[in-house]
Amino acid sequence: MFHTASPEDILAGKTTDIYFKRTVEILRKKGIARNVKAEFCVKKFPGGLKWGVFSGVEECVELLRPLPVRVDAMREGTVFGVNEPVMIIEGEYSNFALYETPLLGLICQSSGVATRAARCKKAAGDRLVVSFGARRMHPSISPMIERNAYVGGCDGVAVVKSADLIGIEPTGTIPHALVLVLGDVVSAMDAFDEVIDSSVKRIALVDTLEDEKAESLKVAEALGEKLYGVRLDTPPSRRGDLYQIAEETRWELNLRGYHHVKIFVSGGIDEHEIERLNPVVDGYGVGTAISNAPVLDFAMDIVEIEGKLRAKRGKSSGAKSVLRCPSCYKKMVVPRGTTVGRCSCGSDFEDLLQPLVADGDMLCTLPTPAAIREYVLQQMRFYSLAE
Ligand code: PCP
Repeated sequence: MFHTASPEDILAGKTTDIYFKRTVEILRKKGIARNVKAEFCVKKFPGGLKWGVFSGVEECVELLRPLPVRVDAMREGTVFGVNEPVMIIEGEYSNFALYETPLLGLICQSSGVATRAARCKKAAGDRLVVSFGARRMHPSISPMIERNAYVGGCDGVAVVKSADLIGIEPTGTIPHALVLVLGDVVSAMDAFDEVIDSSVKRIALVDTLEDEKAESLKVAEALGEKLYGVRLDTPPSRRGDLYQIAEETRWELNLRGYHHVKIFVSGGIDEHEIERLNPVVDGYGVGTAISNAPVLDFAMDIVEIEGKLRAKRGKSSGAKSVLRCPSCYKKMVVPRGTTVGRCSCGSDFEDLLQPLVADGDMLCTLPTPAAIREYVLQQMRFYSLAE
């Protein structure tokens, strides 16, 4: 029905590039079996970024677990840098060669989305950031997109299925359509208040027919204390400077005692716009910037064959460890198994690459989306948007 691969297709290796299928055919035909170690790294981040959030591990486990391989990986949500291996697969090459394409697809897109979400949440601080971007992507991947937006740092997601997958309530306001169909924003919010469970925050969209200030005051007068906030999604043709529109709206609301009414904005929002608008905005609906975030260009490269150091040009050979000090986040990449002394701050380094699966057995308990999100937010204390 839809032009997408089914889980069965992916597990069967049907989403592989043909040259991997032919490589396996050649190796099998010629009876060549080589035990290799292959690692996954990013050589360069998009847009000059210096760090990324590693995501997509849970789905990789679905692909790797049935295979006769051993996998070590960074915990999902780990912030990593260029040339730091996030995952190492060890096994007979032809047993997992078919899965390079889907494995890369899983982590390249997931990590791209999680990284942009982390940057938006870092920019917003305690202000709300909600993923509004499923409509920009094929619906079959909405849950994946929004799960990574959430683990990357978003406080909420808009799509019903995504919220189910994450185990949270979906977040939303009202669409322009409700205001148009019911005639005006007050009628729309009155109907919302009448029909929708009172546990759902009442946030009115205030740019459909009149000026944002005017619609905000009308709906504040109508709902009073029940109005949680207003959303400004001002069309580009009328947008001018959203900062000033939000500032004016704030002034008029406060002047009339509606200090409790929060101001949300959406439409063309990214981490830079968030940093600019923070003084006058309480929350953000971020769509395209997160859901269509640039992928992180991971590559899988063989670094050892039959225990011998072997890698292509441009790639350092040998399996590696990524050591990080849990206190000051100092990091170093060393040959795997190298022992180093204590960090200069006194703490012992930890190897970020931990056992994940081996020959069908899970070697760790996978964290929940909420736990991954918490881990990302913790690490964000050590990273800035500028770097
Ligand atoms: C869009 C909708 C999305 C916003 C914009 C995402 O507005 O509200 O949440 O925008 P972005 O991709 O630029 O970040 P409309 O489609 O105008 O509004 P609605 O469906 O809410 O009526």
